[in-house]
Amino acid sequence: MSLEGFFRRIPKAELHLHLEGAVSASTFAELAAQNGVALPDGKPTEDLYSYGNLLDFLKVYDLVCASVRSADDFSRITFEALERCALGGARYVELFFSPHAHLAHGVTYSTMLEGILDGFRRARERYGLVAKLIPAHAKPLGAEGGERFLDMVLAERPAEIIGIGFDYDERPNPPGMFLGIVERAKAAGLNVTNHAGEDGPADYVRDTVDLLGLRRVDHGYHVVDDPALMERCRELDVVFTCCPSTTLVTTVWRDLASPDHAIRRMMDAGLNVTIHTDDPPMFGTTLDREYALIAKNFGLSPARLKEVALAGLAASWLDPETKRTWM
Ligand code: ES4
Ligand code: ZN
Repeated sequence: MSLEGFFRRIPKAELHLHLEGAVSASTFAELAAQNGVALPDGKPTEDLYSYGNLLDFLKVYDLVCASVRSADDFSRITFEALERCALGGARYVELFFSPHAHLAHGVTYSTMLEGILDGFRRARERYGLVAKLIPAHAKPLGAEGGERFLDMVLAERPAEIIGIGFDYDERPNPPGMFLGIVERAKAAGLNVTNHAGEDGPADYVRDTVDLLGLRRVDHGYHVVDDPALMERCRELDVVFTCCPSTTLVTTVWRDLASPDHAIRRMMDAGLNVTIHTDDPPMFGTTLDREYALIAKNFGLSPARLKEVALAGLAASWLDPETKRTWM
């Protein structure tokens, strides 16, 4: 079997994938034209998928969000995202989406759910792929906005919704702002994860673990700046959903071949690192490619890569019974 075939065939869990970041440049172009969304300077969408940092990226991400309007649009982008996961060897997907970015254009939460769940159904029929959904709160909308976000999520709650996340611009919005929302979500039986330590400091990873009490951190790279925190995260078996290609755009670690790269150091230190794509077409990647990247750059053996894939399934929010049958 080719090396590429091997990476594709390891059964993987995709736990860090944003629906709207999983829209191909060609689908983005079609939806923008169909829904009358003007693109900057009339540029081809391929040219827009290039950024220098997290904030640059989020501007383009917001344009993609603005281009998705009807339930059919949501079904289409969901099916296309999951199809790419299935072809890259994912067996299970936990998918973030960004409700506020669509509410801003008059799309109702019900319309979003209707389309996304239709995409889930089609991907399951076609590829046998199981997917769950994680509405994500955009941190810049603050704690007040977060309470309203959670009200909305709790008011319409199909079984596919297994938790909530927090994303968007990290640094001005420390984790502690969202303590009340996290506690209310947990009390309502939702899982919770938080984007932290991507371009924010190690303190935000600590607050996510110790203040919010979470055991899953999206990215988390700046944990490497604090050896005591690293040890604590190892002891607590905190899961870090890492995205190698994203780091080359949104972090200070822009060389995967460097022994200083945060993901490599996290793995070397025995942290529970799982590997995912974040926004695959927007960062020019796929799930099997992310595995190939760490294999090549970190010198990981096939056996170690299988362990990483198993760690992803183990870290998922699947119920323990289903998890056992899959591992
Ligand atoms: C995101 Cl903070 C962040 N990183 C990557 N993709 C995103 N989508 C929304 N927020
Ligand atoms: Zn993300």
